[in-house]
Amino acid sequence: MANDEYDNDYLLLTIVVLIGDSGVGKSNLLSRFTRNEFNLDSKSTIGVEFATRSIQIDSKTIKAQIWDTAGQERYRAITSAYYRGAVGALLVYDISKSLSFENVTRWLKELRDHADSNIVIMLVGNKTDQRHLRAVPTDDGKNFASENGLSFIETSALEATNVDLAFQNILTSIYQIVSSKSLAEEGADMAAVYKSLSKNSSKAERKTEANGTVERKNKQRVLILSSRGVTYRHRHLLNDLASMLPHGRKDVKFDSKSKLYQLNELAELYNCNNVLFFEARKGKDLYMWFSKVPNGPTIKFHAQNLHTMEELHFTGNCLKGSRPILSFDGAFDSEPHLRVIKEVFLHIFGVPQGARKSKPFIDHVMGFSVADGKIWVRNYEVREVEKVKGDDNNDEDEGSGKARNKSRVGDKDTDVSLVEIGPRFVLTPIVIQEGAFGGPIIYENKRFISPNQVRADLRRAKAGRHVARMEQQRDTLARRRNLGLEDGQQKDHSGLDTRELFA
Ligand SMILES: Nc1nc2c(ncn2[C@@H]2O[C@H](COP(=O)(O)OP(=O)(O)OP(=O)(O)O)[C@@H](O)[C@H]2O)c(=O)[nH]1
Ligand SMILES: [Mg+2]
Repeated sequence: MANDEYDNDYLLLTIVVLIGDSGVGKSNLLSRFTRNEFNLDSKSTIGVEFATRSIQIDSKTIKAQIWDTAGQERYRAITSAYYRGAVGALLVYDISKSLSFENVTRWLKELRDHADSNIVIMLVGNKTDQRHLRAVPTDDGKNFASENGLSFIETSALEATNVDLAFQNILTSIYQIVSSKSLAEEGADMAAVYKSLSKNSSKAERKTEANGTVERKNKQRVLILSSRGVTYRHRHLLNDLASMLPHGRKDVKFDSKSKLYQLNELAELYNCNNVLFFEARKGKDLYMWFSKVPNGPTIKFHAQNLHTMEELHFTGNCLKGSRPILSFDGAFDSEPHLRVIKEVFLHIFGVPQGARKSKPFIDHVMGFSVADGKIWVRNYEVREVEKVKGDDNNDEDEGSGKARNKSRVGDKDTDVSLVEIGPRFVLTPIVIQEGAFGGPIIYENKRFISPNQVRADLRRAKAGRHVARMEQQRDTLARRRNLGLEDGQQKDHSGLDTRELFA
């Protein structure tokens, strides 16, 4: 029961691009689908515009984010950059303009060059209302589509024919592809994401070796920000993490909760390739998003049991801007989704050597362990206490003695211990998306129950107890009435009352 409701309220975000020559009616198809509007003299699109609409497939809500690109040649460089994140494309031509149909070949090549190879493409012949001006016979479109493995439909944004159907068809086929993936394939997907992620970091290392010099290679930068409505505790945790990540950049609160894809642009603006986003819901629940921009993946966690550095009166401290040792539980290598999570954590929490504002010291350990399907995050200071030694200094040469002492730091003459300094929190993975705040879902935690659901169940259980108690009271009352022992009557004087009889 819990899972059904949860399934319904999470979003399967699907990105579909609209491409084709200028003036074929892309923007109008979109406005017809999302707002049921048509504009006879609409302006040519500049760059890229977005609109969304959710549709229901198999009792799941599919949220389609549609990117309407400009058909004009001069925007080609900008628009092609948007193909990459898309899982579907509507390639539109105008049935009354044969040139727009001839250009379909070129558009298809653009897609093959820039988009994901698995993209689902649908050929759309628009403006079927222009019957007298038809220049491209339906069969030509159909044949071209079947030759190239595309699906095909003819539409009219003006008369609203087949517009919904076109979008629905492409979204359904995307959904079918995504949902038909078996677990093994999901694992393979995850492995591919993991591979591309780790490839990036190993490439960075190789460069260092070739040059021989220690140049800054690990170029991770993290954009850290929260949504509106975070509590003080969330804010403190955010500040703690920001102070621990000198390669991070904190930004002001982000206004929207539905348009998370805008974070991609924001990250690019600040030259960051990672995003750590705190999303507060209902003023109490905290979701943490870890995302690699611009190519994904994105991981959404539910964060619980937050303890900030100040709150627990943790006694230790570590240098601001120092680098951590990241320690991962062996379980991280046991499941594909955990491997992806580990890799993303390495990018976000691993302070790159020589990062701006970072110090060259390593004085704390961040521990990540897996228990109960959750990830427990702790932060410890590395505390070195020099042993007070009496008999070891027998050497006459004091100078060399000192040198030796120094060289033995962390070996025999110092006690190394770990002292927890916070922050500490627990993360439950919810979903992993392949893209950056978008794209197909490659992992979904079936055991996760949203905190709303938990609260509703609790309330219902409590209400259940109350209802049971009320029913019991009513029963008692009814029984008493049957015995003629109604509250009111009892108080009346009766000649047969024992108190009267034996007074
Ligand atoms: N008759 C008819 N006209 C349409 C239809 N769809 C769009 N138009 C008209 O075609 C013109 C161009 O439409 P747009 O939707 O702006 O074209 P576009 O493909 O977005 O063009 P760019 O943004 O320049 O790439 C407008 O004047 C629309 O009114 C249709 O189905 N039938
Ligand atoms: Mg347009």
